[in-house]
Amino acid sequence: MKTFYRRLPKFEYLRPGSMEEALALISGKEGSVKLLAGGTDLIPQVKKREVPVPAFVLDMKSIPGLGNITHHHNGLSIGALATIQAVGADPVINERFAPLSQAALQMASPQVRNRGTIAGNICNAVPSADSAPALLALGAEVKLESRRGARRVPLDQFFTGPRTTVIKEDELLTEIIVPAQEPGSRGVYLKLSPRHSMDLAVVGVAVMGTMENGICKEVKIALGAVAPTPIRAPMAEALLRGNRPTPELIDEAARNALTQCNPIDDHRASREYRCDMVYAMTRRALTRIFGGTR
Ligand SMILES: Cc1cc2nc3c(=O)[nH]c(=O)nc-3n(C[C@@H](O)[C@@H](O)[C@H](O)COP(=O)(O)OP(=O)(O)OC[C@H]3O[C@@H](n4cnc5c(N)ncnc54)[C@H](O)[C@@H]3O)c2cc1C
Repeated sequence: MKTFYRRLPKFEYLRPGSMEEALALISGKEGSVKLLAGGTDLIPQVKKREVPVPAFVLDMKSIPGLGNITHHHNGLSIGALATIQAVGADPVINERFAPLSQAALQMASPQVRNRGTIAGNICNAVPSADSAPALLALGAEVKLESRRGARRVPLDQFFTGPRTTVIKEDELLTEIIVPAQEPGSRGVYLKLSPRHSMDLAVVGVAVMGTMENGICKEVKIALGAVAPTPIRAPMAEALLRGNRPTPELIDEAARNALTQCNPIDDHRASREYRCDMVYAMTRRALTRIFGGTR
């Protein structure tokens, strides 16, 4: 019989007033402190004892400036506390970084989107996290800070397994950095889930691509919920890059993307169904971006 623990266990609540204070508070407490952003993953996990009960919970919401979304000529910067809703509703993100906006607005419910953050979504690192394929297709990086200094990690090197990342215990993700996209580039995020909302992705596919004179100049394909981590499909991308994206080539690339996947069989979908859907959805996304031109 499964036992559900509903009470929040006791822990010490830390509420730093600045980034310096936050970094000082988590330094030296390795293994005993958990960072709290929106809490939409963390609080249920702690209540259900899916994660060890932390001795300390550090609430980042008291750190000023972390909720900013900044547009600049080099691209976009999303602060660690920017909510899913704020990112989804941002008109510039919608216009220039469409897969991210589409992913955000397909997540959860308005209540969860107003509370949860994009940074928390990728730090939680479940393979089905909707923002992950979108950010991978956009070539995003994350900034990790600790008392030892700051480092930038490309998102395709960030995830190490289901619910694990390269973040060290004294580090905090402070910023998601999305580079400016090529002029004329187009992008899409497609999510397959049995229910329209409040449901995790069975398969998620994000594509960002640019055409020049009928030739695919650049493309990034990213997949969610079909491997232990969100992944890119580099061989499928290489098939398209420098070539005319005919329906036949798009079909070949979609079949190739399938070879990158290693999905699980679970109550939400079988492995075979997920594989079929990777092919169908990658083909659909590529066709939408490139139009299947001859
Ligand atoms: C009802 C419901 C429906 C949902 N539906 C979807 C869905 O459709 N698609 C989807 O992708 N997700 C869905 N989610 C999960 C989604 O809400 C979360 O993944 C959310 O984005 C996490 O952000 P948060 O700010 O709440 O993170 P928190 O819960 O505060 O933190 C999550 C984890 O990340 C760590 N963390 C957070 N921020 C940082 C940081 N800056 N640096 C280092 N570590 C950090 C925390 O310590 C914790 O381990 C759903 C959740 C609920 C409750």
